[in-house]
Amino acid sequence: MSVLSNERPIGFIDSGVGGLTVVKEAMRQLPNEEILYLGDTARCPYGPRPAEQVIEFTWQMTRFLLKKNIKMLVIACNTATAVALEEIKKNVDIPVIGVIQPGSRAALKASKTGRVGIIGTLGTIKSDSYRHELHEKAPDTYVSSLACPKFVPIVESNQYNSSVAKKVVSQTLLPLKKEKLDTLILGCTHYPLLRPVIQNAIGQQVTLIDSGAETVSDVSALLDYFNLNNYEQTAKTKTFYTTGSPKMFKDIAGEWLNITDLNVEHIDLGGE
Ligand code: I24
Ligand code: DGL
Repeated sequence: MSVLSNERPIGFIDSGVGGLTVVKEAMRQLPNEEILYLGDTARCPYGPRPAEQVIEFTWQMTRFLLKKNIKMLVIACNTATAVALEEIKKNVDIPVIGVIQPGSRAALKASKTGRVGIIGTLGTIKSDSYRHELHEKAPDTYVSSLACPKFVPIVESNQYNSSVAKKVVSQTLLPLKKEKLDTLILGCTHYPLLRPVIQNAIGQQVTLIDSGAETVSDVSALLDYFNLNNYEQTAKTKTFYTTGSPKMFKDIAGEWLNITDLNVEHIDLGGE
């Protein structure tokens, strides 16, 4: 395989397994692309961590995948995108895409009233990255953002379908209900799993935007733009790296992606 060939993989990085919501969409939209995924499960969640630390961890993941000769990097984690995207984009020489720009653009396209909400982790909301992105493109947008630190633990404890989820989600979203939003951005990898519960709590009149799914549409457009598509129609390998337990990663990813024989490797990122 030549160094510049279009057959090189696309790299995906995330704080853990949540970015698999983006990978699932990538496998659907871009079946001929080879995928490398790195989930920093050992240090997940990133949501409550200080920005400096998330930037450092994101750089470690980026360096690891750059050594694997990826042709494009997708920062599939909202928290990492919020604090590290600009810096990483400036310093690497392959196209880098995060989840915030595509999600924001999709929200502006969908909104009729210009009243847009964002929910995400503490780190994502604190960074105000979504607000900046929305206002850069459409300064008159009314933006209301809310951190939902209880949502990731609900998904990770397998309760995303439960009555606890319904109660916590409707209570948490109460302040947003008063805002008369017509569009709400799911600004976290885990929230698509809570989508029915969130939709029910916020009301059917609100359009939910899945940032991850929007991102894959942008990845596809970027591959076209840079002439980087892989047109070789053969079964593509997917390799998954985790800083945590490969068995646990394999169980979750296997179930989520419907793949029985997943290629999962443990790696260490720390002292690089
Ligand atoms: N979903 C997520 N994280 C988990 C989980 C889950 N456990 C059950 N389900 N655990 O994220 C995180 C901590 N683990 C990670 C692996 O290494 C050890 C520590 C959401 C996943 C989104 C793709 C529920 C669950 C599942 C399978 C598929 C989907 C899902 F078991 F939500
Ligand atoms: N992947 C993170 C995000 O999208 C959620 C999990 C975490 O806090 O690390 O913001």
